Amino acid sequence: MGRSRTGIKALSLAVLGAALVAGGGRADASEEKARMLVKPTPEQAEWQDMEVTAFVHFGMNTFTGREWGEGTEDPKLFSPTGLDAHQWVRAVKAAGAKMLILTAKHHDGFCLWPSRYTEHSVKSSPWRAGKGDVVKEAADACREGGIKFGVYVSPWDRHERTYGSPAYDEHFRNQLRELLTNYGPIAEVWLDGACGEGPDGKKQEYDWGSYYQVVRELQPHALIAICGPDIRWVGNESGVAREDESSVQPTGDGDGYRWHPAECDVSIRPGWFYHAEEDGQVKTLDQLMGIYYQSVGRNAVLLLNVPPDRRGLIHEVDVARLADFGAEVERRFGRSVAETRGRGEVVELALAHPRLVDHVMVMEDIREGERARGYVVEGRVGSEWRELCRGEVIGHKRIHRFAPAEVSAVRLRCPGVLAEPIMRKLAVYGSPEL
Ligand code: FUL
Repeated sequence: MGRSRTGIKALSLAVLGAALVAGGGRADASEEKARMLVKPTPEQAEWQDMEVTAFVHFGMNTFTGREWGEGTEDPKLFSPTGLDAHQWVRAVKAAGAKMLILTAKHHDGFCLWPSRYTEHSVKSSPWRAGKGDVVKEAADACREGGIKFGVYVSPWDRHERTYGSPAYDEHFRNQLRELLTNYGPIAEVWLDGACGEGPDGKKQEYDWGSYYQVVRELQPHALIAICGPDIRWVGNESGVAREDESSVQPTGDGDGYRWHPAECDVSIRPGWFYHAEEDGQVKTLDQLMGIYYQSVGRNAVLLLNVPPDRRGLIHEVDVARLADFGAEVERRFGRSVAETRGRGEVVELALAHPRLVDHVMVMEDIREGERARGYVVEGRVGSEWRELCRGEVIGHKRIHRFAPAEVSAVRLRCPGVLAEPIMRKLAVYGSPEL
């Protein structure tokens, strides 16, 4: 859909490639290595540890059956009959999600909280007699459920009259201030880059820098995602990261690198919002597992969308699928056959007895940066070392699946490094069916 998110990724692989030290010896190569050894902020590292997070698209579109509203919808249409944010939290926790991000305002401008700055919100709806606040209910349910809470706020607003003028920037900052002061800690602020026309046919030039300032001032621990400096959109909505998804990205102004990790947003259904006619198209467990391998297993964070229905509940089909997904991840990766940690260009893991394995998991201690560039994992089969898998970037986590092999030891070799690699985990798994 017509979005314009900042994407600098295409460049990055080429730059990384050029920066790799083929034979060593070039003075600028070691400088380049040092420049690439950037590190995450503590919040970015903690974010990466969440691995699975949940998106909740809910709002006016839920009641009109649309994906993008016009901004002219009657607030009276917003009337969930049994909204229960605790049910959302239970459902996403069963999938292993450690954070829930709610669409506080989508492109239609309808606010799920009673903003002082517009009448186009829950306060003009019949829901809870105009006294309701979905953002508060969701934030409280997350806190009680022990998961983090984040907000999606669309700068594109098809309702607000000031949209398309500098006055809108202040309007948007005011709304951010409300969201960032009234609901406790906000872990992630998801700024969508979609920018279309407002009610007067004008487009807005977003004053991003001033939005970031508001976030930094009011929620210094919040990460600003997508059109923001802290988290990068992976570039598609299929939940698929690149094979070698580095969190180290060129700054874009030609001046070195920054830590900019990838987030994979994908919906469990064809649409982002709930549509009853899609009840039969909830992604299968196999599809969700495929997404897991290609997002979490490729050094990215998965942001899986589950849209509540017109009751304000996550539909039974989705609830069951989320539980199956969480259980399957646990079944495959809850217990390793063997694992270790270690430093250096070779990390070895000996097994007590030869065992049939079909997965390798490797994790760097990213607090010290992404140090490995190029790695291979070998298994000792009989008396010889046989390659099981290889890659370029490890980062927080890589998961490889391969044809079952009976191994008595496993070793990770990192022939290309930016600095001494620090492995938080080298583990092998055998699928339960093996
Ligand atoms: C996009 C929006 O246009 C979609 O409606 C959805 O919210 C997706 C996550 O981001 O830019």
